[in-house]
Amino acid sequence: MESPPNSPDRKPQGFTTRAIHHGYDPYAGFGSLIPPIHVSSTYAFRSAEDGGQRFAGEAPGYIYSRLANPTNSLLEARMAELEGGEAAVVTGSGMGAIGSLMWSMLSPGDEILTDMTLYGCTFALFHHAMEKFGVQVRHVDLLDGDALAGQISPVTKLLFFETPANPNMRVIDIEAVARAARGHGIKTVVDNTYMSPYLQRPIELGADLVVHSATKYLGGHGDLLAGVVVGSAEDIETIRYRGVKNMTGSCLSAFDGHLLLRGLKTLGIRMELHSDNAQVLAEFLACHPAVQHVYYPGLPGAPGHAVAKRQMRRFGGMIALELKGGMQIGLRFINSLKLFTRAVSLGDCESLVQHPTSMTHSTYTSDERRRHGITDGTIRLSVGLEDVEDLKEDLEAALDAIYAD
Ligand code: 3LM
Repeated sequence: MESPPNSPDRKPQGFTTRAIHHGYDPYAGFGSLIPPIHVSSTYAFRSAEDGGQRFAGEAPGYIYSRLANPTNSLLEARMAELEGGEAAVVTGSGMGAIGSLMWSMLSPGDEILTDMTLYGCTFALFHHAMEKFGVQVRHVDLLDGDALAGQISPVTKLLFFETPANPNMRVIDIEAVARAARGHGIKTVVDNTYMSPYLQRPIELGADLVVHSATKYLGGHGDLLAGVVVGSAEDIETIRYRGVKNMTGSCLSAFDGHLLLRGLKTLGIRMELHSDNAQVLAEFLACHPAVQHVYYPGLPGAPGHAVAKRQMRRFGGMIALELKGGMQIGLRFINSLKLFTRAVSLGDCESLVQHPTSMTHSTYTSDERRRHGITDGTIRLSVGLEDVEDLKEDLEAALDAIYAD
C-alpha cells in the first residue's frame, strides 16, 4: 500500500511537489483543495485556565495572530521544508524579517560582521539604527576567504551577507564562510532573496539562518510585501516571541500568507524561466559594444562563476551592468527602455530596471557607495518572464540608440 504524501517513510519528494503539497491534507476539514485563509486576529480559549496555559506555553492553541496564525503556520512549515530548516517565521516585509532577527538576537556591545555590499535599507538598518543602540557593525570583504578569521572578536555574534549581493552580484562562498564562522561560535545569516530556495539552500551549506524578502521571487507577482526567517526551532522561537511579537510587531496578514502559498507553487518553474531569460540577455549584453561590464554569475568569465556553479542550481534572474560613458548614458538607457518597467523591487513576472545609486542604494553616501563597491553607472535589471526575444529587442533598441549617437 502506498504511504500518505507526508509520511516519513516516503522517499524525499521533489522541490515543486513539496512546494505544492507540504503540510496540508485536502481531505481533512471541508475537503477544500486550497488551504483556507484564517482571517481571525484573536482565538477563543476554552476556559480562563486554558488561556493562561497557552500564554505560558503549557497548552497548545493559537492566541493572537501577531504571534501565529493557522494560514501562516502552513506557510512557515512549507518555507522551513523548502529551505531545509527546522522552523520558520513569516513577517510583514523583508525588512521586518531582518529587523526582527537583529533586534531579538543582539544586545548593546555585540558586533555584527557583514560583507561589503548590502541592500540599501539593510545597510541603513545596520548603520543608522542598530549602531544607535550600541551594536557595532563591521564590513569584511567576504570574497577574500582569509579576511574573516582576522576580524572576529569576542563580541562578534552574527555574520550576515547576501549572495549574490544586491546590486553588484558579488557571489560569496556560503560553505567556506559558514565553516569559518562556526569555528568561532558565530551564527551565519544569509539573505537568500536573489536566489530563492529553489536555486540555493544556504542551511544545507552550513548557514544557521536564512532571511528573505518574500516580496520578491517567493511571492513572484509584485502584489504583496512579506518576509521570512528560517532556522533552528530555538532561534525561530526567539525571533517570533521576542522580535516579531514584542519588538517590531511585523506580522503578516493571512491574505498575503495565502498569496505566498500560491506563489510558492510556481516558484520552481518561474525560477527556471527567470534563469533561462537572464542567461540569454547577459550573453547578449556582454557582446554589445556599448556595454562596459555585465555582472551575471552565469557568464563563464564572471568572477563568482565557479562558486556559483557549486552552490546554485541555476544563476537566477538578476543582472547588473555598466555602460561605456557611465551614469549619464546609463540614465538615458533606462529612459529608452519600453518593455522593461522603470521600478525598484525584483522577482516579478514583469521585467524591471532601476538605478541603485539614486534609488535602492541611495541610503549610502556617495563615499560609502565607492568604498562598498557600488558604482554610479550601475544599472540593475530584474529579468522577468516575458518572451526573451521581446526583452532582447527592447535592450537592443535602447543600446543601439545610444551607440548610434
Ligand atoms: C530592491 N529590495 O529593489 P522588503 N533583502 C534584499 C532586498 O533586495 C530587499 C529586502 C531585503 C528592494 C526593495 S527598494 C525601496 C525596494 C536582498 C528589498 C527588503 O522589506 O520586502 O522590501 O525587503 O532591491
